[in-house]
Order: sequence, then structure tokens, then C-alpha cells
Amino acid sequence: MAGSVNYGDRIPNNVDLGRDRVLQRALEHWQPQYMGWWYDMGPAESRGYDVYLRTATSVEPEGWAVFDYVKMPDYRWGIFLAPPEADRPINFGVNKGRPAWSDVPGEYRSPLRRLIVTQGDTEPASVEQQRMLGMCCPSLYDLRNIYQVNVEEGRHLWAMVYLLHRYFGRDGREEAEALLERRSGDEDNPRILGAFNEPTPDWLAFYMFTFFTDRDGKFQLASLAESGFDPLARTCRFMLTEEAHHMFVGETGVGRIVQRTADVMAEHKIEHPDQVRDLGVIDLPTIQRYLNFHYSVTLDLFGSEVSSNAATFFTSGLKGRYHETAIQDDHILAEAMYDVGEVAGGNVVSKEMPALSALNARLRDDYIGEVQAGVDRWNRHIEHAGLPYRLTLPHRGFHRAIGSFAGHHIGPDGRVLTHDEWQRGSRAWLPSERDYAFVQSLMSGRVVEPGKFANWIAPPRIGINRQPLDFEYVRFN
Ligand code: BYC
Repeated sequence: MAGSVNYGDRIPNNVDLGRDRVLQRALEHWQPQYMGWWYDMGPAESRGYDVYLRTATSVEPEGWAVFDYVKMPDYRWGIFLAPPEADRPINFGVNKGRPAWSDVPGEYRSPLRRLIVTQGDTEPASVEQQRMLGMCCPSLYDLRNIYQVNVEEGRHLWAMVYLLHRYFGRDGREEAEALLERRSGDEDNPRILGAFNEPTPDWLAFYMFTFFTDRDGKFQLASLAESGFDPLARTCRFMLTEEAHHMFVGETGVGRIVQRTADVMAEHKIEHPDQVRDLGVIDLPTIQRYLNFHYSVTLDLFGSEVSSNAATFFTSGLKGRYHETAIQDDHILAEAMYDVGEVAGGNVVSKEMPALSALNARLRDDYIGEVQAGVDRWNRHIEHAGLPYRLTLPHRGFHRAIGSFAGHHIGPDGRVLTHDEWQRGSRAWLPSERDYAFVQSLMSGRVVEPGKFANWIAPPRIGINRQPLDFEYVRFN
């Protein structure tokens, strides 16, 4: 079948790797370093487990995955690019209309490499952040899901490392090694972007991360999938098919926690957070505080609202907008304007900026629309239980460290606050040590009996690959 993956090679691929011996050897040299990183920083104590995982067998839309028990170190990490589009042009920027590049254009080598390295750096970072969570999973179903997410993030690292090795020579090889050397949260050698150095200490944080932060991944990958550099576009197109499951895990994970809490509150006719906690479920204000945290650090991942980098990436044809080719405009944006928020005179105001420099703000706005729809779906669980509480997204300026809101104190309602007001309020808006301690107290051990779920989370509606909920998704041997 066209697009099918060659599993005969040591590194599975659909890029005819065997034809380029030098590249193949370089990647085979990187492979054991990757495995060393996986053993050190991948899911703790999982080496001998058989996990019911899906593995890519083809990059065609129909039937690309098989499900089977796999020991994670034996997962077939490899290199899969979506099929090429014949005569694909560059669709935006000053090179619009020219044929897409199948090699790196010399003048854009440096920004292109930076984009690929930044993208690549997030993938191992998230695995590092989630390393310990298997030890306190709420069910076998959830354990299998986090492992699926982890192996696919590992594969996404492979995707970027292939581009670095194949197209960037010695610099690329050095960058690929550095991707295995940085560590999430390390003081001396941290991951590149802020959110990827934050701890993911418990499963509520994990689901929030996969809902909010993996969705940044979707929007960034979708923008890179528009790239005029065709190998990047094709690899991102295939990565997007895997990303969907990660966001599903996040949305349904938070949704099941909200559902369980709302059901317990309705059943016992209680609303006070302490009473809710006493029944071993996570109170809604704590869920709101986690939401505020993960949403705000993820908004930072889009970079500054006004960014000359973003303008350069677009004008050069390296990184497009979300669904670029479907947008009805000139795709050059020399004259266009876009509204961006900033703080002026003690208020958040809207300011019209050249659309080219506001591309990060625009992508963030696209993202916010999708996130809001997910929060609305969570609220339906609360509504069904007949409770008045609603989860909300805080203002986009809330708790920001990057861009035009950084350095200002902005409340969840969008008011610009004094330092004192912020100090007093932030305890109610962001998770406290006490919140983290409480959530972790619920997750002191793991629930591994098939079909059983921890008290603080509702079971999912259906199993993975139509398997029953009491399926043995992970065998510990
Ligand atoms: N933290 O003009 P600026 C995913 C840096 S997630 C720290 O504001 P620009 C995944 C920036 O690097 C998607 N530093 O922004 C999810 C620059 O530094 P240099 C990952 C930050 O460049 C879950 C300086 O500030 N993919 O896949 O327009 C699990 C000024 O930059 C931050 C991508 O991000 C921050 N939050 O845009 C697994 C796509 N924000 O170069 C995976 C590739 C900015 O001056 N990356 N800075 O030293 C990009 O498109 C851009 O690099 C960014 C930043 C959107 C991140």
C-alpha cells in the first residue's frame, strides 16, 4: 500500500531511509542515545509491562494503526511522513506561488532550524514531566492512555530529529543530541519553553496538560503543516493524526473528574469544598484553579502577541496560520491589520496592529475558541447534576509571563490589579500547596484491577479500540 511503513529496517520509516547510508548510520547512532534517554526519563518502572498500544503501519488516512500488546522499549519508533502532494506550491508570504521546497532554502536555514528544534524540544519534555504518573494511575485504561501518549511523544521527537539529521548536517546532529540532554525543570539545562519546565505532579495536572498544552501542539503543528518546507509540512501532517488522541485523553479525563465530583455533590446535596473533599473527590474550585494555571502557561507558548519572529516565519513561508490555505485573503498580509490586547492607562485595551506582527495573537485567538468549546462540554456535567457552579476561562492576560501582559497583574475578570490585590487574590485563583497536597493524597497508589476506577474519576463511556472497560489494557508480568 502506498504510504505503508517499512518495518524491516532497524528504524521503521516510509522515507526510503535505506537509500541514504550516511543518514541511516547517523540515525542508528542516535537511536541508542534515545533509548538511554527513554530508560532514564521515560515512564518509571514500566520496562517489562505489556501495554495495549496502537502502532502506525501506514500514513494513509484509512487504517493506519494496529493495536496489540507491546513492551514500550520495543515500540517501533520511526519516521513517517504524510504522502506528498503533487506540485504543491508555497501558499503564503513573499514566496507564495513558487514550488514548495524539498530542501532547506539557505537564506532561511537558521529560523527553520530554530522552529524545528523548539518543536522537537517539547516532545521529550512532556514525557519527562509525566514520568512518575504511572505509579498512581486511576485505572488500567488510564495507564494505557498515558503510555500511548508517551510513546507517541517519543515518536514526535524522532520526527523532528529526522529533519535535523537529514537537512541540517553537523548542526542538526548536534541539535539532535542536545534534545536528549536538556531536562524539564533543570536549573542549568532546562527545556526551551516555559510550560515544559512546570511539574505535572498528578493526574488532574496531566489531563489539564493534555487538554490545554497538547492543543497548543495541535495549533502549532497545524501552522507548521502549512510550511513551504515540504518535509516539515508532511511530517507535521502525520503528527497531527496522533495528537488528536492526546487531546481526547485530556478532555475526557478532566470531564470524567468533573462528572464524578458533580455526581457526588448532587447525590449528597453538598457544595462546600471541604465537604466535597471529605468524600474523596476533587472540589470544583480546585479544578478551576488548575484550569487557570494550565490555560495561562499554555497561552504563553504562543509567544509574544506582537512578534517580529512570527512575521519573519510567515513572510518567508516557513510557518503559516491555522488552516492557512482555507483562509480567504491574499496570504501576504502586507496591508492587513489585527486587534491585539495590551495594557494602557491601567486598563486592558485593544490595539490595531499590522496583522503580520500579530500572528501569534491570531493563532492564540483561534486556539481560545476551541478551548472554550471544551470547557462548555465540561460544564454540561455540572449542569446535568443540577448545580449552579460553572468553570470559566480566565482573561487572556491573567498570569502571563510572555508577551504584552507580562509584568502586569491581571485578574481572571480582566481587571488590571495592584501588586497587593494580586497577592490577595492569587491564592483563590491558582493552585496552592494545600491543593496539590490534597489532590496527591487521592493518588497515593495505583488502581490496577481490570474494570476498577479510582473514586475521584468517573469511568469512560467506552474502552479503547472498542474493548470493554474491564479489558486488561496493561499486563504487569
Ligand atoms: N517560554 O517573538 P517571541 C507541543 C521565546 S506544543 C520561553 O515572543 P516567537 C506539545 C522565543 O523562543 C507546541 N520562551 O515568540 C505539547 C524567543 O526566544 P529567542 C510546540 C519563550 O518566536 C504537549 C523569544 O521568547 N511547538 O507540540 O514568535 C506535549 C521571543 O519570541 C516562550 C512550537 O512552539 C515561552 N512560552 O514564537 C508535547 C512551534 N515564548 O529565539 C508537545 C515552534 C516565546 O529570541 N515554535 N519564547 O531566544 C514557534 O513557533 C515559536 O518558537 C514560538 C514562539 C511560538 C514558541
